Amino acid sequence: MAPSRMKVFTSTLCTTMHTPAYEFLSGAETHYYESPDRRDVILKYLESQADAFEVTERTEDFGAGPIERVHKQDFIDYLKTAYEEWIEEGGHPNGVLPGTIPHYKVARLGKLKAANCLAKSGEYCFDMSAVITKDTFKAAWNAAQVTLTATKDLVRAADEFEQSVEAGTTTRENPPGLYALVRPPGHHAQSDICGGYCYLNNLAIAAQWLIDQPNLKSKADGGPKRIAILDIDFHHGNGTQEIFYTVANPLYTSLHSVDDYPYFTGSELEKGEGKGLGFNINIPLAQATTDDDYVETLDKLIQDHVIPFKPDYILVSLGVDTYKDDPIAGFLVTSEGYPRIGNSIRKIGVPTLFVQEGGYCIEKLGLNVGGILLGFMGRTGTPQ
Ligand code: Q9C
Ligand code: ZN
Repeated sequence: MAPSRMKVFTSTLCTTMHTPAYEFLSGAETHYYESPDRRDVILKYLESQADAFEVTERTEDFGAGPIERVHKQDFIDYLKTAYEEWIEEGGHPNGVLPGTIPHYKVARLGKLKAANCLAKSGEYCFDMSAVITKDTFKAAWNAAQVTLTATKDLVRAADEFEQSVEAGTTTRENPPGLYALVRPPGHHAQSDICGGYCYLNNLAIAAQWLIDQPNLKSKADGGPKRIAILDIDFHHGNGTQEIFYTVANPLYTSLHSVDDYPYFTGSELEKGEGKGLGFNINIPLAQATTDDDYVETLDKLIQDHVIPFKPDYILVSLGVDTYKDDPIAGFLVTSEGYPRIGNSIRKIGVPTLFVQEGGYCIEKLGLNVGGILLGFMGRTGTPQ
């Protein structure tokens, strides 16, 4: 049987429309690292491996419903109208950039009511990396729709997989994988605050949509489908953590750098609350973490937490800013490490959707993302 190709979902509607002019890194003005070239180089690499990947621009419109399940209405309305209001109030055409953020030592929260866009820009954003340009909202909206389109196809692929396993034409060791090549990314976006290059939390929207489908039942307990999130971006996914902090499904797990951005979340002591207690697993890793340490920790996380959860689907926040030459990060993962990471995820044996998050070393971005996906598909050998 010819090995099947992995489906890649993408759209220029989300990937090219959002182009902030600059950002600040340690006080210096630089180009915007989360740029449209990221999508171009990933796509170019995947298209060069045509026997392994099948790219589709087909995107379904799921409307506002799935987005409103995760994000608060006032925040969605803000993102939609912010640029226009900003310009009306005399803001710079480069886009909305907060100047005053309601720091907890200053703000009398509750009494605060943001009266104009200058104030709202701080109320709804936690750092200076999430500039809102003219088409940012459209891009973020379309990124969520592309991710949902891929998620619907994950359901189809998983059903097909079950039938093939029963028919004996495949085994559990070959789970289907799909990839949503989207930007802007999502995992720093909380229910009502953007930041960290993120506006709408694509992966969280997908997870909630799966849980909400009334006809999709968990194999383990007959309830809603069980979703395990593996966040392998270098940075902690504070947004996904916050959105699901008080629920037992999905399970959120993250490997990320200690003492790095976003600085004020990501401790192993953050374990979830209420019904969610025990379903938020943070594993901070030292700066300069290597391939061997990373893969060993990932395998242990999978054995101790992901497999016992009995997930029906895995959603991966796929960041490759763990790469040794990433310009804004500090791990030492190499291009040989990524297929090993993909292979560790494959061994869980569960249908998996990869959703693009960070990764800023443009020269190796395609190779590194492709390495994870090829490793997941069980394709061995050093990717070129
Ligand atoms: N010294 C994602 O990877 N600035 N977001 C960090 C580091 C913002 C990262 C400064 C980084 C956001 C999706
Ligand atoms: Zn990141």
